[in-house]
Amino acid sequence: MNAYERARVEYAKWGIDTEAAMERLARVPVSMHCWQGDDVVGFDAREALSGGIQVSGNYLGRAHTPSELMADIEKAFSLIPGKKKLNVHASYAIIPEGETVGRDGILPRHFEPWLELAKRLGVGIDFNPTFFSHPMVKDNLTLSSPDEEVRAYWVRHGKACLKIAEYFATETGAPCVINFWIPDGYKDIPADRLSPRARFKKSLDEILDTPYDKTGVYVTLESKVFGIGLESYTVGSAEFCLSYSAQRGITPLMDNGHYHPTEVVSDKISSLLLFNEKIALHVTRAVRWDSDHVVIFDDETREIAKEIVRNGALERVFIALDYFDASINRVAAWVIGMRNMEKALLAAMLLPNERLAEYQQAGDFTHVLALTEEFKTFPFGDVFDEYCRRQGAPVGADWLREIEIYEAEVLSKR
Ligand code: RNT
Ligand code: ZN
Repeated sequence: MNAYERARVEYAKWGIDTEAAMERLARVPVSMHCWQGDDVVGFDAREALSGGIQVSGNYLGRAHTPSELMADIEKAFSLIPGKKKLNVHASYAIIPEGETVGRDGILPRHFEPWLELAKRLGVGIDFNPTFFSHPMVKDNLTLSSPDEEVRAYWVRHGKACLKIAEYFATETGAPCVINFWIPDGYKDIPADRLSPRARFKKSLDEILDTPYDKTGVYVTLESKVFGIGLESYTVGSAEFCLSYSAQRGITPLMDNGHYHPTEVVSDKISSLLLFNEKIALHVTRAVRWDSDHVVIFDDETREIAKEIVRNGALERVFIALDYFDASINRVAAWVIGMRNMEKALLAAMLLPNERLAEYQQAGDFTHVLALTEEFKTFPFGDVFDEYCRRQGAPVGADWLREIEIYEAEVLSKR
């Protein structure tokens, strides 16, 4: 018996079907964010990153062009098991030389190369309007700006992006999740907290009043607690975004870097599942603050995965990653985070979830704790290795060798 066979038997003793788990996992899409590959720079404005988010590090090999970024994404995809999606920001529009178009005028054709890439990779695309790193962001404000010219500009951007999301959904045949996040906020204590939020609400209403294909396009709204330089007030707070999503019938998005440090998204998922048909996540790793470190196989990532699996919500939760680390090989950063998300989902499927819930129901927390701890050292890694093998992805740390070669042959020559 090989290691996987032994693991299969071990799990089977607890009524856990490793084969079914692997098959199930292979159908769960995880959306990989294009912006890890170029430090969130994009192609359209080439402005310094703004919006209260920050990338640190200067590792060699940052992608500077669409073809470089796409090559890096393809490399990363080849090293990640499971079903993937591409997550693209509007700032990654590919505008032909000589053509000038603002963010309020972007069209589906500016994203045709992204569609071609997605088709080649056989994946769907998710999309994001980009309300940052742009000269029309004035005083850190976009959709909540009191300057009507600024606000209207960004409303037009939102509408243009809905059309692009529709194009992606139609052309790929996969649903397109379009996520709205604005950086709007204030460094210091505002005198009026209501008006900016009222303007944000009005702007979103104007954008969403545009008819769009609600079967192919899922609009999500991401909340936040603070940004760098915007510490005192965030227009799109948790309460705003949850309430707006509920009232408007769109999907709330939780980024696990966007809460106070002792709050955890894993505990919020079940509540949102009770009141929303779908929910969306940005899985990230916050180290002391919203630092956007690479996702690791840590307790919170695992707990998030458990909540999705245990609540039977694999089809109701849009899972996307969101982090940006320029201090390590950027392609490796993608691979590490994506493999860890896959691992966390598989690990959650390989727990005696029903049995644990029964113990809880019966008030037997001794068994809940004891079994949870025992399962931490079950031969989970052997199943993950087998999953990688079957998915045609490198097993164990073998993928790292490929990164070394890619770094030597491609990235170091940029
Ligand atoms: C910022 C939000 C947002 C961005 C991306 C680039 O705090 O998390 O999701 O990271 O849109
Ligand atoms: Zn996010």
